[in-house]
Amino acid sequence: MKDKIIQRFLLARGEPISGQQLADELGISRTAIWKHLQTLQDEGYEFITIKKKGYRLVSVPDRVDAARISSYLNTKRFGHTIHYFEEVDSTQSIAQQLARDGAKDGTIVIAEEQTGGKGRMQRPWYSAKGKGIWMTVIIRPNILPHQAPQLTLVAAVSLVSAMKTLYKNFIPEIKWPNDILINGKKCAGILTEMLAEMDRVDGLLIGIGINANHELDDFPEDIQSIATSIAIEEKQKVDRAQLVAEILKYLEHYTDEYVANGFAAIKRLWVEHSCTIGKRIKATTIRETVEGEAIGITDEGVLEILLDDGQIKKVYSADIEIQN
Ligand code: BTX
Repeated sequence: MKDKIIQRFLLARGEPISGQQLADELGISRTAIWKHLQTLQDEGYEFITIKKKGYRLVSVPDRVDAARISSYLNTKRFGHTIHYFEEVDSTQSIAQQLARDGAKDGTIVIAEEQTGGKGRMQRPWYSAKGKGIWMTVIIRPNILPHQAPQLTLVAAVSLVSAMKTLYKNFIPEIKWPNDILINGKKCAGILTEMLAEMDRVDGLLIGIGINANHELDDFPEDIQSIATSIAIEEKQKVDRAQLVAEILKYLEHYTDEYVANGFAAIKRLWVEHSCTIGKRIKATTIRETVEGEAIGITDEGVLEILLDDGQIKKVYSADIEIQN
């Protein structure tokens, strides 16, 4: 109920709403409305009372809770169920349990802080409190297990599309397979995990970590030279809830397009935003390290590298270093 009240105020965009009107719309007493407003004030929302008109919402806490995200949301399914936490170990582990328990396509888990955020191969993902977007989207596309890595590329295209819609002072680029860079520095990462049986995908956990409002010293020292945030590059603070809603809009759209028409439909957009293709790279897989020119990705999203001896190497999963 509290979420519904705040959502109603957010949708009113600064216009006052009377206690009676709220009580009628929500089917509860005016006293109950008043009690919810007290609780909301304790949580950091600020209201002023305007004589004969009611309450006006004048400031909101900087949070990515369900009410704030929903006030921007414009999707058919994604983000319609939001599990919001102040602090978690990792949104991936919570999402995994929810997915096992049957969570619907497009359910999200989002937190202000992760104490055990993770990247690929159990590497740490630093997730400072209140600064970023630390979110997992549970999706249930009808695909085969070997197609799962392509969803990382679909998510990358969704992230850059959302950023390009909202911000004008920088151009985000995709570094294959799962990083978003701004001016050569890492601003976001994607971790795709799969719940599957032998021949069937039960669900995918699309983990999205975005440095939104970090200043440089919000990052641990060891990554200060490789990391950046949207606020640093845009030179302005970011409305994180708005960015979440924009990402969900593109992610739903491109996932649906991918399921209907295959990766080829997304590939053009991916290549357009890539900073990998045409560059000399060093790729480290679990088996070997190879060097050469990244010449493209296949219709399956596999990276093709032209080695110095003229062979073309297909790489399914690797860490890459761009050399020029
Ligand atoms: P990755 O393996 O490509 O990147 C991990 C590496 O990135 C680390 O070894 C470190 O060098 C660097 N790094 C760590 N934290 C940051 C940061 N905040 N900004 C820039 N560089 C950093 C990338 O894996 C995938 C990350 C997914 C994170 C999301 S957050 C929501 C979800 N929950 C969770 O635990 N993980 C995902």
